[in-house]
Amino acid sequence: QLEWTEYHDLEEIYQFLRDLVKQYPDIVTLISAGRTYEGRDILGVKVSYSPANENRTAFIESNIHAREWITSAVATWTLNELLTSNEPNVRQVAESHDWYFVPVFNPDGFVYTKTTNRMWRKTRTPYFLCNGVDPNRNWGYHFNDGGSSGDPCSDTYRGPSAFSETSTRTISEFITTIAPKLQAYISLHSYSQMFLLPYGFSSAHLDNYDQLYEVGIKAAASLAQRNGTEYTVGNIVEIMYVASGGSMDWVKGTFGTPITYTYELRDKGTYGFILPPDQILPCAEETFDSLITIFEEFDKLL
Ligand code: 0X9
Ligand code: ZN
Ligand code: ZN
Repeated sequence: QLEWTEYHDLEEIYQFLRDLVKQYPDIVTLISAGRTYEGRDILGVKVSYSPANENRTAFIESNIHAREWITSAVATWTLNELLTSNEPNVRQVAESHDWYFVPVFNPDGFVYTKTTNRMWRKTRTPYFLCNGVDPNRNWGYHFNDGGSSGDPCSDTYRGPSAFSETSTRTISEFITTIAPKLQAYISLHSYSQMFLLPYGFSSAHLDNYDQLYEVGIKAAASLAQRNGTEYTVGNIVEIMYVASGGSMDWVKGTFGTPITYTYELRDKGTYGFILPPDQILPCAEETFDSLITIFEEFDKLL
């Protein structure tokens, strides 16, 4: 059993997933969502209360950026809460969706932040004199369409081509296999306290922007209710910066997934990426409130 009073390493997170499968064999299944350049497995779980497989599907992405440790902490807490909560409204949302959690999207980078450089962001693939591609600039929808770098030494290096990275390529293949049922793709990042709406290559309000915005405002309100934490809601370019080749953009652009949010979790810069462990629980709880609101609201709309 994980505790959310400290940040954990990759093996502890993977063991937590394996333990859940043992504890809830009829509900939780272990999945391999891909592998990495350095040969690690990218493990996740599927949570399903529907043996007939008829539920709409939600995918929760975290730790695609290696240093954003709060994101996998929040994802694993959310996973645990969906399995253990007794609140009727949580049970309703939990049991009426199939859930995919892949807590560490970038295991090579994540391990590197634990062993060598706490502030590492990218993958670890060698390119000329430097290592690593920004795995959130490497996806194959509007790849290299602004806000990424061609310099392998840059923190936003997009890579030599879309899906050059073993991790993004194999995860995208996995997502493709479940895409027809995909209702929601939630991408967790830190930090800035924002709900970001597609797309990262354009400030235009495309697809169901208005719907995502309205629900995003409600989600921000329910998030703030618990601890007073304030989030802003808007298009990536409008409230943050241009960033093309992101995973959420690829999912939405390729499959038309209706519910797509990128969270920038706590905080607003006091601690930044090095969020103290005593903020894991409050951050997870408030984030969870907002997730429940998103699914409740969209279940009325879709
Ligand atoms: O730059 C990023 O990838 C994200 N911000 S972060 O500070 N965590 O690095 C924003 C991602 C926006 N999403 C897309 N461009 N799809
Ligand atoms: Zn990030
Ligand atoms: Zn739903």
